[in-house]
Amino acid sequence: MERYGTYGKLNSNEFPGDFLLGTATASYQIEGAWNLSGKGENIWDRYTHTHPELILDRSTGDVACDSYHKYEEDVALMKKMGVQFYRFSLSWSRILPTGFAYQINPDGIRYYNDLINLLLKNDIIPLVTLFHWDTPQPLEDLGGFTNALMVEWFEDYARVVFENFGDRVKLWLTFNEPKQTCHEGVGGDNKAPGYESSGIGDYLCAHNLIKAHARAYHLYDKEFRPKQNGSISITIDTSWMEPGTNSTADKEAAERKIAFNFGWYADPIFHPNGDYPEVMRKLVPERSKKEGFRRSRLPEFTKEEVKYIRGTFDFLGLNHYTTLLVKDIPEIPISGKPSVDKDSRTESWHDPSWPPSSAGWLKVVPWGFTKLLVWLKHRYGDVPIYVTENGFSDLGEIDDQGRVNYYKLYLSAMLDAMYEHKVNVKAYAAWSLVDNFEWRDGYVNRFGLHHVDMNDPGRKRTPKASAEYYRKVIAARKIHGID
Ligand code: GBH
Repeated sequence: MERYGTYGKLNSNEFPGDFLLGTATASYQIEGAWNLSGKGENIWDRYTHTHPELILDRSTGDVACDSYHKYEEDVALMKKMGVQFYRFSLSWSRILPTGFAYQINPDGIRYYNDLINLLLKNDIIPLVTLFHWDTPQPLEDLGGFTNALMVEWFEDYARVVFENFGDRVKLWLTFNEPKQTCHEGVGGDNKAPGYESSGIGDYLCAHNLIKAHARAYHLYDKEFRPKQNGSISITIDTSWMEPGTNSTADKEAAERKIAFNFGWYADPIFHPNGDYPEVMRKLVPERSKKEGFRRSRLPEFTKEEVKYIRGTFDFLGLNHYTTLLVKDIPEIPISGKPSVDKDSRTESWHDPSWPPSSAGWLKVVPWGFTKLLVWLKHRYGDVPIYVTENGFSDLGEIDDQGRVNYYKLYLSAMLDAMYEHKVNVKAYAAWSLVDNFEWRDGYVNRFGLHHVDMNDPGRKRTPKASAEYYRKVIAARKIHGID
């Protein structure tokens, strides 16, 4: 019998009766139709159009998988695999072309109504993300999430969404991976808008985004839940952070890294005490002072805000792909620009023995998934966890055995967490239904269960071996011995 990682054999348990198996996408990555039928410009339209050199193959999401026109085919692919739910995101600019709620685009509403209705007709539950990184450009021109009024503009958008779709959509996510919007998009330039303001702008962005999430939650809870009866939360991503050595310093560094990477966004919402992780509230003011700032670069929540934000979830949305090793950096000299990495005093890398994917950041480390799920239970209690993304990248092979292997090992690692450690995982979405626009990686690194021919104007979809594998898993409701 083949052995798998440190956790032994493939887990042979069945997925519990109420466990949901699904797949996921996001608007900018698949829809295309970037300027059709009344859609407004968003920050990814602007980023790819003005800086083609930042995208690996100089591509854009202008047409992408053309799912705006081909959603019926997408639903048919899902029906064939037998998925129970589909996680997709709404394009804010397609619904509100200016970002503001005074002009609603009827074609945008119609498109999502058609998609939702077709899913329901096919017994596929819609799980809808309101925001997957595509801020309307007119709002970005006013500072995007660094502008505190974004909290109100997001609330207005959320109201339009709940009013139009909440009679049929019962599972909601406010934001996908705030770290990418704030730390990579505002703090760095690896995502739009690329302000490169780490240690200042990213803290400000996260502060407003977390408040925007809480606003949307309370809006739903008070005004829509009584009639619509759904659930709402946020999806946050993290790698598992494994100490690089057994030293106490490296163990603490790994904890610190996960606090700065995940706790930053999760603690205010999911931790029983609310607010940012203690280690951030200690280290950021300390370093800010040494740097000569007159106040901490980490904004503070008032007591009322802590209370308002704490508990604004019905489940925990988690995106997870890989693992990092972490070591302590005892002292970082005070010089140059501030940054979150300097604040966290850690360094991370991959073990060279971990199997690769086509993307440098993604190594195959299934036991890290188990450890992360157990850590989440210890830190946040017995909250129901929805794994809203997990997947593997290659260069687009149809016989994608690397991806089949990844899903087998990661699903097994998740079942280990559920059966051996009693972690309350309720749902799992494979990223992604189709090959799509992988942000800075363009169409080079591909995550799809279905291949998409980007040279074909018809964007022909072809099932990969992984689509057939996932179909079997869903049918058998277990992974052991199905191939
Ligand atoms: C998710 O992010 C996204 O939600 C989804 O849209 C995306 O398509 C999917 O994963 C696959 O990437 O290049 O070393 O600077 C995953 C988290 C965080 C992974 C940023 C890539 C860049 C690392 N991502 N990271 S690096």
